[in-house]
This record gives sequence, structure tokens and C-alpha cells, in this order.
Amino acid sequence: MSTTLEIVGRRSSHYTRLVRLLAHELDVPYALRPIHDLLSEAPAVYAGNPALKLPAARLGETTVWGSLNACRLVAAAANDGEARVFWPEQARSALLMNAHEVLAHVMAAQVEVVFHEIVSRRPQDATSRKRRASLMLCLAWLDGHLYEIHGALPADRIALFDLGLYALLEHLPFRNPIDLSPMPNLVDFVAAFGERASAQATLYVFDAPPPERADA
Ligand SMILES: N[C@@H](CCC(=O)N[C@@H](CS)C(=O)NCC(=O)O)C(=O)O
Repeated sequence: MSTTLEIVGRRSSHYTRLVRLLAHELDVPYALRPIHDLLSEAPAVYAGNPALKLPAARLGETTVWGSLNACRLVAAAANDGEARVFWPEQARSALLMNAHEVLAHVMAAQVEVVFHEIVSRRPQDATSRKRRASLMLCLAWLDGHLYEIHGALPADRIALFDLGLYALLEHLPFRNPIDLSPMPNLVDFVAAFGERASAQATLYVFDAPPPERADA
């Protein structure tokens, strides 16, 4: 059984990137186990997750599903990891609670928009238009409140909020280009966070599919 932390996901996924960013920030070594078939209906492909979603994380006999749980496993593998992170549920002010809620929504909306418009190339409908509208409204809200949010986050902790926001904003040019120039605070945040070693070690890329087996 492996004693190395395994992150089961895709290097092209913003949820997977959130987990990888935290592993780098906390200096936790890991092996990435790529999921190649995003349309598979076999839970085994997703480390057993019956929701057929990624990422997951595995350490020894423990497997957890979902990016937040995977982040918890990463933190548990680091020295004092839990305490070094500011977790969404530690938000107490309405501003910070809403900031985490908006970020959670916009990360999920990005998956839905990419699946609907880019992967499935389905025509827009009222639901997809509303989803994209909510994505744009959330980005604008985050831009308008970013200064205040950063003032409220503890400066001496790794804010999961920042890792998720960075993973999301970098995913836009990769999968769903949006003009962010009217949102200068988000643009400045991406530029500053992009200097971090964790950001540079986790660039978005599509995992190459495994080579076809000659005997298959
Ligand atoms: N709540 C989950 C959401 C994960 C999620 O939506 N992952 C996307 C990939 S970035 C996925 O699995 N998409 C496949 C699908 O929805 O069928 C988390 O935080 O990890």
C-alpha cells in the first residue's frame, strides 16, 4: 500500500489544482493519478466516488472525495497543516462567509458552462444563459469585494479562498476565455499569486491519454 499521498484528478481541472496548490504550499509530496475518461460511469475510475466527480485523494487506506476533503487529507499529511490553513468554515463575518459561497458557486458554474458550451457544444438555453450570467455576476462581485476580503482573511494563514480563486481565474483563459479587464482587482490578484512557486508548479495542461495497448 502506498504511503505517498495520491491526488486522483486531472491537471486540467481547477478543483484538482486547488488541491495541488495546497500540497505545494504545505510542501506535501504527492503523486498525481490522472483520470483520463471524464465521461466514464464507473465509480472505480473516480477512486470510488459514486458522484462520478473528481478530484479525490488517497493516503494509505484512506480515500476521500471532493476537493475540500482532499485538501484536508493534504493538510493532515503536513506538519501543523490544519492550523496553517484558513478553512471556509472558519469564516465568521457575513463578508467572508459570502465570499466562500460565491467562490464555491463560481467554481461549480465554470464546470457546468465548460461542459455545456465547450465539451458538449450544446446550444444556449435559458438555464445555460442564467448559469453564465451568474458566473459573470460572481466574478464582478469578487472583484468589487476583493480588497475587503483580503483585509478580513488572516494574513498568517494559507487561505483556501485564495487558492480556489486563483485556480478558477487561471482556468478561465484555459477553458472558457472571459475578458477580465473590467475587473482589475482580479487581474492584479492573478498576476501576484502567479509569482508563487505553487502556482508555477501546477500549470494547467491536459493529461496525455495512456498509450493504446498493442494487445487491446
Ligand atoms: N464538489 C466537488 C466538485 C468537483 C467537480 O465538479 N469536478 C469536475 C471536474 S473539475 C468533474 O468531476 N466533472 C465531471 C462531471 O461533472 O461529470 C469538489 O469540490 O471536488
